[in-house]
Amino acid sequence: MTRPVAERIELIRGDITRLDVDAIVNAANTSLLGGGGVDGAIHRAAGPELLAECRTLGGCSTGSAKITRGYRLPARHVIHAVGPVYRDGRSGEPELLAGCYRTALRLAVENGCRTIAFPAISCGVFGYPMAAAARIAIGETTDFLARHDEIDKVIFVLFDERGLDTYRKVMTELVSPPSEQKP
Ligand code: AR6
Repeated sequence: MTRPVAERIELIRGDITRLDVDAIVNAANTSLLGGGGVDGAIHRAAGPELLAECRTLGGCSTGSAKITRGYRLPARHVIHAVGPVYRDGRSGEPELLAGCYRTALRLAVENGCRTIAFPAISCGVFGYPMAAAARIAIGETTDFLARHDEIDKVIFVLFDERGLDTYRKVMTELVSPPSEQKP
């Protein structure tokens, strides 16, 4: 029997490039040709073959994702997702960010990936507020996991303690609400 969704989601603090999972997700830009932040770290760790494969992909639209091999990374694949630049939260950003999570999870299933790790897409250079982004990340993931038992584990990797704390609070809100709520 499939394990409950809450047990298939893990939150950790760390460097996503170190994870030995089937796929790590990159917070890329539409060129797919590298950049700073987690994108730079992934390209450095994967080696030049990753950029060479990315060059063949013809970029990627915002809110979507494309998959490559992982090369020198412990992860077998990299799913390059392009999050929105945050403006005011009313310019289509929530739907575009949700699209990144949905597309990445769909690509994972299509490529036989059972374990997948996400960074906080759009929460660095692109300026998305962490709590709002975490609600989308965890909300989309729980919906997807409820419908897809092909995925064993989704790991959200936060770079600092504050990010981890925000994700923990959102997990409690959305996935495992306290069971002893008084009326
Ligand atoms: N492991 C896990 N998380 C990380 C790591 C890491 N090694 N490094 C940074 N983070 P960002 P974005 C966190 O800026 O906002 C690039 O130039 C970081 O603390 O990497 O989607 C791309 O090419 C933050 O919480 O991605 C694009 O042009 C989160 O990852 C643009 O930045 C995302 O921060 C994308 O901006």
